[in-house]
Amino acid sequence: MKLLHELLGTRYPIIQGGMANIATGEFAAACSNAGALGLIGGGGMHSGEELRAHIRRCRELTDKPFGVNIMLMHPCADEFAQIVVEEKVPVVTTGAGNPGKYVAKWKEAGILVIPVVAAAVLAKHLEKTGVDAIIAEGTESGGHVGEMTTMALVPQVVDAVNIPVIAAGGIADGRQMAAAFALGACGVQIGTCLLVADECPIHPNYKAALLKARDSDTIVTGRIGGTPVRVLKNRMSREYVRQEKAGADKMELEKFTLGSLRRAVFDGDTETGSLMAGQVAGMLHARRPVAAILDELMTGCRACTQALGQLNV
Ligand code: TUI
Repeated sequence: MKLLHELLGTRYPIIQGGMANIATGEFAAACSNAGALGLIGGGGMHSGEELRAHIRRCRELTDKPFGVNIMLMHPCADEFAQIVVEEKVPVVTTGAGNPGKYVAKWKEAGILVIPVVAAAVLAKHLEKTGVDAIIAEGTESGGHVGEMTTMALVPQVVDAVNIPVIAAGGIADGRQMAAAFALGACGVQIGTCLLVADECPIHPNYKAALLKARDSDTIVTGRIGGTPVRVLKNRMSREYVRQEKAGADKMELEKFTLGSLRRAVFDGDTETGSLMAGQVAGMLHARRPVAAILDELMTGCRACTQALGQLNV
């Protein structure tokens, strides 16, 4: 099987998730320099020009491959789709929707196109449009999530398509990375475990909340309303889910979340901010450089696959 780093030209078979408002050009460059594929998250940007500036900044800081994540629910998605062509971005990932209408344009521009899916049916459809690989993201992830777990989703996507599949959701150490390979993935995408990286530009209060979190400290808001988002439990997210269960209307609930991710990331408001995080938040114990996080993942993964090779079942 061809591994992800062979497809991307990176040192490691690891993609850094393109986290909205967090994955700046500088952070993506730090991840690319440390051996992963760094991604700039378009999700929190306000204009095409803002995205263009981050792409140019990333290029200044790294000569390694990098990419852009386009959040398809974003009102500027069409504009972002054009900017990545103009800027000759090597890799584009997409999230929170079906990128079908852009695929031909991106392929003509020579871009590697890797959509995120939360179910096999969209993966099968996108394979026909000519995408290069698929990221299968389980509901363990932080942020916008689907219903299926990584354990159930990844092998079903692997069986549904004939292109490489990358596992995402619930991966923060070498054991989980090795498990992703066991499920048939060619690599992994990680997000939550990079939030405590020294280079990650989130507010120190957000990092402190992650370091304090235990395994069951995340909650999904908006499951009923149709935009499920996994965040750390706090006053805002608990109250959101309480009102949602009590039948509050969608517009009322919108008021709660408006700007809440930015409040968490920039202001460090851990009470009413939306601290997006995956279920692996409980595994984070220290702030470290990105390079240390990636190196430990790789070392742990190698140890795990070796141990499994000696397992006589
Ligand atoms: O996109 C993500 N994670 C995100 S985006 C984001 S920004 C945001 N902010 C506030 C509210 C909502 C979002 C934060 N986290 N991950 C990729 C992902 N894509 N997860 C699930 C999906 C997905 C879901 C349905 C992909 C495709 C899909 O298809 C539906 C269809 O149209 O067929």
